[in-house]
Amino acid sequence: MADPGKPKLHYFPYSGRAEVLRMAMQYFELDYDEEVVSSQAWVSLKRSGNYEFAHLPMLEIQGKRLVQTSAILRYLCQTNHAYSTSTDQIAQIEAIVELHSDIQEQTLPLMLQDKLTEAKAWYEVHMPEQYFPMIERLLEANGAGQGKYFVGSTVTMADFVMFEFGFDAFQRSQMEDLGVKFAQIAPKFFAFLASFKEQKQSLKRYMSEHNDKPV
Ligand SMILES: N[C@@H](CCC(=O)N[C@@H](CS)C(=O)NCC(=O)O)C(=O)O
Repeated sequence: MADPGKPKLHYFPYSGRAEVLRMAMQYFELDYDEEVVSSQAWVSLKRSGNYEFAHLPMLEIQGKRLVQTSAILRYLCQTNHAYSTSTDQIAQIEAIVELHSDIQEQTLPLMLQDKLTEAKAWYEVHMPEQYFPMIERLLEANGAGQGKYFVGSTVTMADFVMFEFGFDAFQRSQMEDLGVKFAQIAPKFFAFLASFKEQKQSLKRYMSEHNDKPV
């Protein structure tokens, strides 16, 4: 029987927006269940009133039903010592989260519709010229992180969004041809991706088991 004390992640049967939450929970070694919602079941669930903004993902945790991906991730990070109390660091973490949203706004609709060729074309145009130079600069500028963290000297929410982004866009089996091409253009970012995965066995194991999960 399901343990009522365990967090339960409700989402569709693919990576999508929930993947960053799964990765964070793996990193934090949080034992959680998943409620996999089919698109047919969602038609009536959406109208049930049990999902605050009629969207998924939703995370049931400690008697709460959290919604909105960033808000859920922020909650997980704040409750697992992966945020910050410094206003300067919080501003930097949130700026990086927004930078990721700017990219995701363009690419997630393509990925969710399985338009991988179009998504790859978008990355080819925009990453080398526009975004990789920024990302490389962020890692370079955060000396305290030694290339392992985007903000400060310990893991934060910024690392989770950038790690999940890097995996989703350039390392999952359907996308790794792009990763091979981009590794030379953004060496600091690819070194960050490699070292982050190595930090936790639980995350590494999860990633190796879900490398070719539907996008
Ligand atoms: N801003 C929300 C957007 C959530 C969202 O658009 N979820 C999609 C799946 S990725 C969904 O629930 N689609 C079904 C629907 O809107 O009925 C978040 O980040 O959680």
